[in-house]
Amino acid sequence: MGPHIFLLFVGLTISLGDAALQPAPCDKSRKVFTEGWGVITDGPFGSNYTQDSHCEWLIKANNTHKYITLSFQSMGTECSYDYVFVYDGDSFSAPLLGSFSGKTDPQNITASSGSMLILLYSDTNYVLDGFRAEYSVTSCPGNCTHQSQGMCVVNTCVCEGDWGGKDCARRLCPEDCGATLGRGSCHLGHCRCSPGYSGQSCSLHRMDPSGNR
Ligand SMILES: [Ca+2]
Repeated sequence: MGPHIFLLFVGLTISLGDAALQPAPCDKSRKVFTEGWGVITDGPFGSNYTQDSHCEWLIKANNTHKYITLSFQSMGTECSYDYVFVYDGDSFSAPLLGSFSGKTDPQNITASSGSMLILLYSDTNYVLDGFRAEYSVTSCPGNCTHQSQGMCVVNTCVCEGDWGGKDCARRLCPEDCGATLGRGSCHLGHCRCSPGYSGQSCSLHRMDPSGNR
């Protein structure tokens, strides 16, 4: 085999390999996911979704006490015309967790019903490259933030230290309430601010206009 033929062969192998890894474009279909983790995307990376799309993805946990968290890696739809809708349930009558459009990655979204339904809707003109998101099924919301900030006990997070919230992702006393600067102190998971200071972490002072912009 001459060097040119060999190079051609290698090139072909690589492009075929890529094609095999790429998911097929969604086309008015519903895909059902029952694994504990997966990737949801409207189609191959770098290719646009189609006009007049209506694509559905249903994620089903193996019981209704589980949590499903969706984490976007990329997002690109025609702003205010093409949308990704996320529902906490297995139908469009379930509570809507969010509707997203444009080019900003949405924050993580968690469904608590044991199912999550995702819809990509596009109108009849102008398309972009769509979205890619990973989901994971956990016994507790957000896996108690990777289990480093809390423990999952019977589908409920028991938070550690001054972490709080359903998924232990929130600091109860952010910046320790500025205790070392005399701005405030932490009491039972809330900042108690010194006179003149206010805000969640007692970072605002009535004489300082910078926090009021
Ligand atoms: Ca469009």
